[in-house]
Amino acid sequence: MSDTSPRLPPGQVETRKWPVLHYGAVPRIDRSQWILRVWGEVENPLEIGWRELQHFPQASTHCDIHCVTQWSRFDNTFGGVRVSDLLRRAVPLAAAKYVLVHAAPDYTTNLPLEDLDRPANLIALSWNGEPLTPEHGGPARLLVPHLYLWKSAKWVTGLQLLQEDYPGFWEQNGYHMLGDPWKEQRYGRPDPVRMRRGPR
Ligand SMILES: Nc1nc2c(c(=O)[nH]1)N[C@H]1C(S)=C(S)[C@@H](COP(=O)(O)O)O[C@H]1N2
Ligand SMILES: [Mo]
Repeated sequence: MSDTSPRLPPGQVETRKWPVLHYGAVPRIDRSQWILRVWGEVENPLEIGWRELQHFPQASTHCDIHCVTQWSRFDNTFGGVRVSDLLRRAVPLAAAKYVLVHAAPDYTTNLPLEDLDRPANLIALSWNGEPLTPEHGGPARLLVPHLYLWKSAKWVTGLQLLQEDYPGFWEQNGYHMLGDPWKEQRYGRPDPVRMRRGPR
């Protein structure tokens, strides 16, 4: 019996090349300066350097990626470190329910902690066997393949665990707070009161 479930989410078109999309200029990030922070609602805040990151178990994720601008790219293999391994070391507090992801240059994006803490999600360092190019977020980007790709922050610098959801860059500009491609959650409307209060 063949699997009849569709592979292309609604409203998407398959592309064979990998488009480059971001806001601002491509930052050049030296591996010796690279740091990933995990802070907020955690027992054990982390500051992980490049060398230390290599000591985590290396994992890989084979996935399709879906951009809200309607392209999808099938069969990507990303290599890197599982986000869940980092979270386990940081020990989220019971109050932690959401995450604001921080990235260079001045980029943020938000998602529920349960959507970040999934085995397929990586701090991705490679794509199809090659180091991630700077254009695609190298040396390290977040990969959250079950959500639209704007949640997969390139040049990721930190994970801030929060009690309440707080809209990131595109979310403040009208993109959806979750962004599930299978539900076509392209646009949404963040709570303006929470936005005024800031992340907490
Ligand atoms: N730091 C950063 N990450 C980012 C963005 C950005 O502007 N800055 N854009 C997002 C958006 S909107 C998309 S569609 C994907 C594109 O990733 P790609 O260029 O590797 O295809 O990166 C996401 N990550
Ligand atoms: Mo995007």
